[in-house]
Amino acid sequence: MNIPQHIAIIMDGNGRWAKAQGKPRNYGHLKGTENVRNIAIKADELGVRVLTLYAFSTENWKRPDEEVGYLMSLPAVFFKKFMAELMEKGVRIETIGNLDVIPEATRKVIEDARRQTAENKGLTLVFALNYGSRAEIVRAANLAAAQCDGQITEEDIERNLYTAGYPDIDLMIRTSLDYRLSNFLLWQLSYAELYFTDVYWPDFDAEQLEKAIEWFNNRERRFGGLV
Ligand code: V07
Repeated sequence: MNIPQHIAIIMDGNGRWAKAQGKPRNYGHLKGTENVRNIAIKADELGVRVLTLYAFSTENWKRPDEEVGYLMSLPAVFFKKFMAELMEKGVRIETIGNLDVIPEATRKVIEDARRQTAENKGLTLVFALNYGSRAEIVRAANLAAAQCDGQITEEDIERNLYTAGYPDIDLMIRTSLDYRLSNFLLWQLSYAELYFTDVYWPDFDAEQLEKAIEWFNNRERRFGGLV
C-alpha cells in the first residue's frame, strides 16, 4: 500500500456526536481529543510522516466563551494523558497558526511539549491553532515582500508559509460530511486528494483511517501519471 506522507484532517462533528447521545458539546470535544491520540498512533504505525490537524480556527473565537475556554484547556488534557506514550513512539509536536493570542497558560503547555519532543524522529503531529489560511498567505506575502526586491515568486511564498519544510499534503480528510475547506491550508491543498466521510470525528477510528488511505490508493492507481 502507498502511504500518504502528509495527511491533513478537519476534525468536524464533535458537537453533533455529543448531541446525538444527549451529551453536552464539551463532552464531544473531550472524546475528540482522545481520538487525536488514536489517529496519531495509527498514522505513525502506518509510516505517515506528517499529520496536520485543524484544532482551532480563527473563526472559532465566535463560539460561546464557555466553549472557547474549554477548547483552550484541551492541549493540557491531551498532554497530561498522552505525553508519555507520544515520547515513547517518538512523535514530534508542532503547531501552525498565530499563537500570540492563545491564552498564556495554553501557550506554555504547547511550547513545553514542542521543546520536549523537538528531537523525536517519528510522526510530526502538527496542530493548527488560531489558524486561517488566507491570513497565513497574507503573512507569507508580507514576509516575502520584505525579503525580495522585485517580483515575488511562488517559491518566495512557499518558504514563508507555516508549513515550509513539510512534505506536500497528499490527502485531506474532513469528517462529519461538510463539503468545505473552511479556510484550511488553501495553498497547500492545491494538488491533494480530498476525502469526505459522514463519520463524526469521535467515531473516526483506525479502521476509518485505513479506509481513507485505501480510497487514496485507488485514486492514485486510476489517475497516477495521467494528470
Ligand atoms: C481540540 C479535539 C479534537 C477535535 C476538534 C476540536 C476539539 C487536541 C488539541 C491539542 C492542541 C494543541 C496541542 C495538543 C493538543 C486540541 C483544541 C481543540 C483547541 F499542542 N485536541 N484539541 N486543541 N479538540
